[in-house]
Amino acid sequence: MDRLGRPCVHLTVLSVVYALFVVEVTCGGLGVAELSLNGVWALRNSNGSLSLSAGVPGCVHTGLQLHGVIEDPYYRFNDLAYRWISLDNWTYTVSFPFKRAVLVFEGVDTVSTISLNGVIIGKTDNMFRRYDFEVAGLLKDVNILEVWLMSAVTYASEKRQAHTAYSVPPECPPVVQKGECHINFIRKAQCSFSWDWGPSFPTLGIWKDVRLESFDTLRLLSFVPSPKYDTVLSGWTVEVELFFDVAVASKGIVLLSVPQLQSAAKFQLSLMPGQSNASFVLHISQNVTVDLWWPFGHGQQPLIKLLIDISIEGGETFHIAFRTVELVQEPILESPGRSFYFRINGQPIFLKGSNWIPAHAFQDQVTADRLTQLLVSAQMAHMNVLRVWGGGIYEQDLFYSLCDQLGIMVWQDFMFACALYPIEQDFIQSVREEVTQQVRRLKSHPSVVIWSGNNENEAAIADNWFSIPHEQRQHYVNDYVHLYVENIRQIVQQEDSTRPFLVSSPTNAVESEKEGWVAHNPYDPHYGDVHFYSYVTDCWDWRKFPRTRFASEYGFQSWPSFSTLRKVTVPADWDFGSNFSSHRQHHNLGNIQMLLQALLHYILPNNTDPVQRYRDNIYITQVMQAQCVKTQTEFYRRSRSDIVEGKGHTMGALYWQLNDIWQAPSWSSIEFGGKWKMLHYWAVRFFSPLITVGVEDNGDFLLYAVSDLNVDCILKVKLYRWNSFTPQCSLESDWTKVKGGGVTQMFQCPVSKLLTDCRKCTRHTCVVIFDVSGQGDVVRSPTNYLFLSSPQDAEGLQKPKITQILRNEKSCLQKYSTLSD
Ligand code: BMA
Repeated sequence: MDRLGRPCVHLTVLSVVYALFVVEVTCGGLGVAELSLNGVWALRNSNGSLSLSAGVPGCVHTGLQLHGVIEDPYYRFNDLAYRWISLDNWTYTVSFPFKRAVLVFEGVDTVSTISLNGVIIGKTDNMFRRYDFEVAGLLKDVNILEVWLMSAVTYASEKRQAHTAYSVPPECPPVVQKGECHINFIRKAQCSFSWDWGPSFPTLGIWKDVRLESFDTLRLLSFVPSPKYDTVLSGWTVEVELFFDVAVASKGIVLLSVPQLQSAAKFQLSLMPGQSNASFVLHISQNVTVDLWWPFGHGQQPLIKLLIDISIEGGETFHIAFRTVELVQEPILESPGRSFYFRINGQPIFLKGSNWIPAHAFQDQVTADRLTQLLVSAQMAHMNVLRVWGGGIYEQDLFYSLCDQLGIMVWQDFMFACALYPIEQDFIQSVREEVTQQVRRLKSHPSVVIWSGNNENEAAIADNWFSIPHEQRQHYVNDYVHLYVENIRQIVQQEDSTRPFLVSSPTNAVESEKEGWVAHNPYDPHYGDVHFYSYVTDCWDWRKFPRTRFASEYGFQSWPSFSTLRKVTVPADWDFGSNFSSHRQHHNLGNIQMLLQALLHYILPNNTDPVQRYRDNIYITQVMQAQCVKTQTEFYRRSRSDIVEGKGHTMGALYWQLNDIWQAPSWSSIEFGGKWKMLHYWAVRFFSPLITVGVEDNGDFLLYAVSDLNVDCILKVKLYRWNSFTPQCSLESDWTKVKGGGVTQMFQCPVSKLLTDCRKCTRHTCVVIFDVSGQGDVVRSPTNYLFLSSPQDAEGLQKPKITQILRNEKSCLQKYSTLSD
């Protein structure tokens, strides 16, 4: 397949210096010949003391590891031991046979000077951009291509030193993160200089494809099809934008067709020399029914073939999908502020999901299997959304194709996080190009439902994270507005009219705009989305959570399992007090916070065998995390229809965070390597389409059914003594109508009465278990429970004798292995 997803014809395979395998291809009848320059390149450091071969796409760390120059960078303290790699400068070199054309770098990480046959052809400074360099006139029979990579750490520091007019904080990450400084001065994954869950590996490399494209008259840069509902015509259209690089003025015919929907149209194409684009609108026949794309749990995800035939270029087939998306912010009865929810195909949808971070510090090591396993795991937990968080990367194409197929909506941040940014002309120019390219690349995906300008940067100014003196505040607000509103928002709105744009997350959205884009309190629960973290308050007490319109981040840390940690540790590390345990913890006081939170309800591990105690500690952090996130998520789901003291109508719950970048304590529900933490198993339950939620309020036991579907059901409540599998009492409700998209109260009873009615039960001896089920048990909620006291006070608990059945994870992957085809 070539860059546009077209099947290519392999013409020749040549082997040249450094065993580079060059594959020359022509694609789909285009007048463009492609020479892939992926393969093995030569790599050396600045003083030449290291010289080896390295793969492209790839990065220096991976190259060094494959040659045995370094060990596993994730092992123990190697992130510190290998800091020298990122402080050095590196050169990639390759030679290839003659062709005339344009050299295309899909992604260089990050700061480089590129020369061909000794002549500098260009520079790069943004890992999120594609770079094209004209090289006609420089090509010889055999060509030497050299990419000189400057240390990203040095570059960022130099940029910072040169920025003398005023400071752009933060200067450095917190010491506990053991990271590098001034990441905001370089357009590179912001977490690559360390994060509160991730290591500092400021990679260098050629992280995406490289190729030579040669052409005589023109080459196609990209196709961007986007289906849109035309409210005036009450029908669907598909707009197709074509972007060309034109050498000679050309004319032709473009044929667009969607055979399944009996729709086709022909257009004249006329192109002038230079960068040229053309756009055409195909009207979908109104005589056929268009099957809509729905988020997972709400319907199917039909992907429909669109054929594009360009007489002077060739043909192409795309998969498109039809759906509408609106972000609704309207007044709510009895509540000040505005709603904040997504309407897909006209239907309000509660967003259930999590936040996505890069799956590896070395992106070349993210395989299709790894991505598939993570995304399938998200869907298995009934998630219908993932937020691609702004401190990482714009994900690879496969990520979005999988989301399209799985019905997982994507909240796409632009890559800015937890910082202020410079707004010099060259920086803005680079960002403008980045945003334009990324919007064009991702716009066709039905899964992408929203663009969002940054992570927490409105909040950073509003709450004065960086202690900016009051009189300078406006200056930073102006820079903020310039970057996110006057540039990024302006480009996105011009490029994409099919989905909403939000300037930040969290934000008060329309209210933030009214207040000059930086709201007084961007965490206001009456508006927009909210990020909420509290580690010290008791997470079992739902009253402590803000009743927000939309919870886009919340969470608790836990440690990954022993089997995952074991791969990067030695026995001396297996202790919560070890150097390793504090080294891997990048969140200040994180280890203490986890244990203190656990201590509120559980007896902390006290086994005399230190290794067993270590393993038990890991376990208790996962139990704590699962219980905390469950309580909070259930609170958000049951707040869907409520307005309490003017707050409520919560329409989204995305906990922080789905996945991990390495083996370390974090907020994730899936460990590095793909193993589910306890939380993920619990997410399968608390995100189920039909759930029951039990709470205690003012001495009453209250039970709710929260449902995505309309069902008639019966509630069953049982009280068990901790030491018995036979229920002490059982209650059953009458048939009750549970409204889809709503919350239904099923039961209310004073806890004291519940207990006295059930002989021999006290808060300490019994636990309440409940579920709801429909006719013939076709629909059934997962069984849920409410602890009436902390497990540490439970009376009668015995050591369980549990038999475990291991599920074969492979079979799950195999089932979905065709997804990426
Ligand atoms: C959020 C995120 C991340 C961070 C997480 C946990 O605010 O946006 O910056 O990793 O909190 O602290």
